[in-house]
Amino acid sequence: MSSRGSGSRSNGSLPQTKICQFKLVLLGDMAVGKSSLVLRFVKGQFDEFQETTIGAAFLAQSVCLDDTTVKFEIWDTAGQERYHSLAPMYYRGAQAAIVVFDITKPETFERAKAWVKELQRQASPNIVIALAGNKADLAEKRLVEYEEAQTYAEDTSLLFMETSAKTAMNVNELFLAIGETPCTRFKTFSSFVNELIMWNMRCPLLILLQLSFTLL
Ligand SMILES: Nc1nc2c(ncn2[C@@H]2O[C@H](COP(=O)(O)OP(=O)(O)OP(=O)(O)O)[C@@H](O)[C@H]2O)c(=O)[nH]1
Ligand SMILES: [Mg+2]
Repeated sequence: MSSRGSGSRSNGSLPQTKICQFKLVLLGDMAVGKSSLVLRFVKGQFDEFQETTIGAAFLAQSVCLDDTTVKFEIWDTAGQERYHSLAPMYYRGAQAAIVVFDITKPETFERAKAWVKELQRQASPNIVIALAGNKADLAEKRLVEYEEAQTYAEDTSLLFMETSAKTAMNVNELFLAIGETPCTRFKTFSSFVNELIMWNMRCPLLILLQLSFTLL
């Protein structure tokens, strides 16, 4: 994740905007709706005949959250098994991942669990993982119970939401919830650094001490 202030000048009436940029990867079995969720979030659209992804697709989206512009760099991976070996290229270095399953297909929930295990073993240890039970609009064909997925998510410390790329249910909410965590971490870190700088400015003696330690 990279983050920076938009400028060092503070113009009394204008609030300073911070930028928090982070890499997000979508994983999950084929046809669960990964590309459709991204299309809904980035363009507000849905396509009944969404084509299968080849390799991976990249999309970016910026959203304002309080005083921060959150820039999502989204890698939408292909769910077909033959692309599995490419996945580490996309989740390595990612600050967040959305693992998607289709609530009408229990085998996709099992596949999602395998992705979560792989992420927990091989991705960055601080990665924020969300589980999305997609196609919630097909509730009459549901074969994965909400409670079952929620319990699994709680046990595994994942964010969990049921979504529908078709009706837009919980799509923005999911992306914003997952964006908030890395950006909150950044805010906590940057306010700590700011505090340190302010403290140093108030205590020039401390700077002299730090300098002499560095030189020694
Ligand atoms: N009813 C319903 N259909 C959906 C939803 N999301 C996606 N679909 C449909 O499911 C099919 C697969 O969607 P994709 O977005 O291509 O799925 P994917 O996970 O990206 O698939 P791969 O790229 O092959 O891995 C398409 O026909 C979509 O229109 C949803 O929320 N509800
Ligand atoms: Mg796709």
